[in-house]
Amino acid sequence: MADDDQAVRYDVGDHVAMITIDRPSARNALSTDVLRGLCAGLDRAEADDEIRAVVLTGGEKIFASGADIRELRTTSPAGYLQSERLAAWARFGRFPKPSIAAVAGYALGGGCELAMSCDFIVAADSATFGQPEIRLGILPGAGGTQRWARVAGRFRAAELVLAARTVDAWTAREYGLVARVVPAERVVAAGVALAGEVAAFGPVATRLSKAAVRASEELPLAGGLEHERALLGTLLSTEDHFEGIDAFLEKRSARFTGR
Ligand code: CO8
Repeated sequence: MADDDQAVRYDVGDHVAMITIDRPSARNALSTDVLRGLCAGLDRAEADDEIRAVVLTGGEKIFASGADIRELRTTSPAGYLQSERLAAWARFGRFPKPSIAAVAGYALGGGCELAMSCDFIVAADSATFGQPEIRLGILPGAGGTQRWARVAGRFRAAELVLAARTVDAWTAREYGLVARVVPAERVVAAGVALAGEVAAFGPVATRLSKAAVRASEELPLAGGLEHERALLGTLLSTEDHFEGIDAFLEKRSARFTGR
């Protein structure tokens, strides 16, 4: 589709990359082209040592309306299992730098799952989260059933997934999904500000901290604690660790280099 040519934008600020879905005619539906654009943005942000955090957004009106329903109509089960779409979702899960979703308006279906693939969600007061897949005779396929149950509990997840209930920004915050709620016109700026806060810390420490927190989704407690200790052991020998200590003792701001 012609409007997909520019459907994902990539902008760079001070140690922060912003990846913006811009496909308003389809309410930022996640077509294969959009997923491809998101992957390209993440590849670029990962490869650039200057980038220490990423903001993922759809701007100040809508985050994403989910999978592209027109594409879905022609997707067979076999095609789905082998599709570029699945590879894209795996890519989102593997992105190693801190990521912040700045969500305004609807984050539905795959759009909600995309926000949940990030490390923080900053929501506009206009945000609406939901998993309406059941209306299309399917279920969430990019983590929605599992992540909602872990974040909000099985019974709230059932309401979202089985009854297609949506939740507003404050309810999502009460559920533990959303870090903060801000006016819609400030949501992108708030995401960038939070990314800037994270980017000010040592990039190796933030990367391993992300890995440690993410491991809690996969590992039982004993294994997670072991993993945490191993990552801490790695950080104890970094230059940034000594810089952080020296900066504290010398009462100055630390200058982290990622070494
Ligand atoms: N996909 C494709 N087109 C869409 C989508 C979408 N998800 N959402 C909206 N559009 C299109 C509409 O068809 C319409 O196009 P047109 O102007 O050509 O008629 C245009 O965007 C505007 O849509 P609306 O008039 O409906 O806009 P509103 O502002 O009134 O409403 C909503 C916005 C609430 C977002 C509404 O459009 C909506 O409910 N969209 C569908 C939401 C949805 O059901 N999402 C879940 C999709 S399924 C999924 O994400 C998981 C799939 C996992 C399996 C993957 C297998 C491959």
